[in-house]
Amino acid sequence: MPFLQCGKFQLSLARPLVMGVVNVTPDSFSDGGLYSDPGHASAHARRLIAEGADILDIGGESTRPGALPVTLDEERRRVLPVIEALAGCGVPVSVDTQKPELMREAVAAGASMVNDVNALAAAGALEAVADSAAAVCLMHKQGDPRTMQANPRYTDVVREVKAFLAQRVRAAEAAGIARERIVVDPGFGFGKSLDHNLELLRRLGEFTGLAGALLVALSRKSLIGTLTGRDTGERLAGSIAAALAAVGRGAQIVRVHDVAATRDALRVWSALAG
Ligand code: HH2
Repeated sequence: MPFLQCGKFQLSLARPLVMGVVNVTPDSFSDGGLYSDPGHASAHARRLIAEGADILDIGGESTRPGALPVTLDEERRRVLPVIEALAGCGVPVSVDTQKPELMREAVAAGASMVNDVNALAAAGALEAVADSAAAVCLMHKQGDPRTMQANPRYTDVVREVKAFLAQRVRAAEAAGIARERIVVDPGFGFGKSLDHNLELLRRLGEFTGLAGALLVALSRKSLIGTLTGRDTGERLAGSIAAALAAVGRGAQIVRVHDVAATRDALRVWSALAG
């Protein structure tokens, strides 16, 4: 039976896993400011566990289009108290960061996964994960958040994103990170037009088998807004449709803001999928 090794946790991939998002930021696109205080963020994380989250993803830097980078000190101040507060919470805690120093500190504070939208490309990032037992999520993006949605271009988006992820998986394995610790993610909305996103979702099945697991994050994203005409707070139905479309095409982990509703939808889907 396939599994994901996340520090001391071994997560079965026999059914789709739900990763609950906890943004400890003032400016995230969908929930910015709601949980920017570590106390509120930890309470929100515990609520997501009660709702059925299999993994928690704690982030201290928004990567929405137009977002500005934050300093290491500020990001540290935001996420480390939350990770410490969640020690022993019973589910693996992931840190959503691009900074190798913070990857190491988060793992020391109890994180068992690193979620890097920069696919461990920063100097020292591969080593930071290789020196730990943590799982890692390698994501594709084109450009950086400040400018990435200006004019994304591909000849064949699926082929290019896939080639990039395969190359990052090879780099991670060469650094000593075992395949069952590696997750890949096409990076919806990160330097992709609506057509690029739809093409990636339609052909998501081509990404299975690249690594230990396939993760997809579509929750509340702008493609849902474009397709439905809804603001970020009103994108639940669209996000659930997208999550089901993704697991139907082979996604094994869905990164979502609305855990309880997604879990319910997946229960029904799983019963039918056998
Ligand atoms: N998207 C966001 C953040 N982290 N990680 C992965 N692996 N894949 C994604 O698509 C992804 C991600 C952006 O969403 P959110 O965290 O809700 O917003 P913000 O970046 O504004 O905090």
